[in-house]
Amino acid sequence: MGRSEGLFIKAKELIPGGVNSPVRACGSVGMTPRFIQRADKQYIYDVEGNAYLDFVGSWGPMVLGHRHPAVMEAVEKAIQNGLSFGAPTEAEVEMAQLVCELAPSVEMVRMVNSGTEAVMSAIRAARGFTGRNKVIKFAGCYHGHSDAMLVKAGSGGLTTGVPDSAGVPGGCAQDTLTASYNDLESVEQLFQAYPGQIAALIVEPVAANMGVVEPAEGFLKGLRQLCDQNGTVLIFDEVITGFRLALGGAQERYGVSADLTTFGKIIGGGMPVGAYGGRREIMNLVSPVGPVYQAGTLSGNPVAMAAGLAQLRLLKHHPEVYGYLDQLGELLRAGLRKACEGHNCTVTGVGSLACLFFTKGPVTNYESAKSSDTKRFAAYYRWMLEHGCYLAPSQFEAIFLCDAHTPEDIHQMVDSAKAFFQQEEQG
Ligand code: KE4
Repeated sequence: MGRSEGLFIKAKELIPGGVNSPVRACGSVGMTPRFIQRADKQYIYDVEGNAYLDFVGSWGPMVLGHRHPAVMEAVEKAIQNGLSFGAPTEAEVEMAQLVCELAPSVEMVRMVNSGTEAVMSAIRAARGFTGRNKVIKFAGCYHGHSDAMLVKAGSGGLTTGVPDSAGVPGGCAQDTLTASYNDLESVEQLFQAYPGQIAALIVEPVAANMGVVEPAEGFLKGLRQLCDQNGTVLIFDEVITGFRLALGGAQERYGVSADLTTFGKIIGGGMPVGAYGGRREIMNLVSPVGPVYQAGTLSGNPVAMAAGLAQLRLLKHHPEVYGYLDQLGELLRAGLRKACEGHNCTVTGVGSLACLFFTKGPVTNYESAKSSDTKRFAAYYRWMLEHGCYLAPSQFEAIFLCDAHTPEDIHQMVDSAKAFFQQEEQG
């Protein structure tokens, strides 16, 4: 028995599913997860010392690769002063200043400790600002595990939501409405069905939790117009896309501004950081200034701020990273498209995000994403791992590229994928 197998047996006695976040359990790919010892640049190493090209990057934070010297140095310096004070620090002011500079629609920002917290807080602020209760989200988009976001569409498309998890009260779910991604009409119908009742519409500007699904031409602009027409707060959940698709995130890339934006992952440089921010008139309602309560013991933690600041400053002073990530992404998508040609697959993505769907496509929303053959994906996942490529263990996640990846790494991944399809064809 390998060390990962032994650790997993022990872990399952002590931690639900043996993991601290469900997707890590590799349930949908039918194998024991690799327990990871360390990571460096574009590589990740399991407890048996096996090296893999890392195409997960801790689910997005490691956009500059693991153990970037400037980030590590900033953390090592910060810990000399202590780990946490529970009091305001200069680093938090510097972080707020930098986020507001890099994300033009953000006039004020509050640090929290995860993307979930950022989303939960942004929705509360939008409800406090509008005095309304209902929220629109999109099927297939994931915004963390706060109750209001663990909701799926009720029986009819226009009905109120029903819980998508045990423990979520129906009373909470009823205020969450579900629309279909890239379908503006499904949004218009909800606004017509609930006039003056919708506090916020939250969307992943590029969906990356149903695999990667790009916004159709005019989709984001259409959401902006509908929210303006209805006095609804437009929330862009940029936990994945923020500081990844451009320095100004998806809002810069697609030229559509949100009223509130949520951040996570990259903003923390690998440490637990989330943030939400946007229009001053909304953020000024947040405690202690206004009546919308939100708090956190470790929010703005100085060590986490040091890691996040170091990473964001590197991205700000080296904007050429984005051109490089775009090139790597295009190289990967072109290579995968060639490798899977004739094998009933489709490849999607933008910038440093990509996805290989085991369905013919096109994949434009959750319905089409769900038509993927997850058994084929599981076989592909196991093959790629055996060939040194560490992917997200689910069809409905993204491939995350980072600045430490090289064209040779992309060729290695594409060649491994090509070999998978060849052996699959040979049965
Ligand atoms: P966290 O609470 O996990 O920091 O962020 C929640 C979240 C919010 N919004 C978006 C768009 C997200 O993608 C996420 C979390 N992403 C997943 C990966 N698909 C995290 C991986 C996991 O759950 O372990």
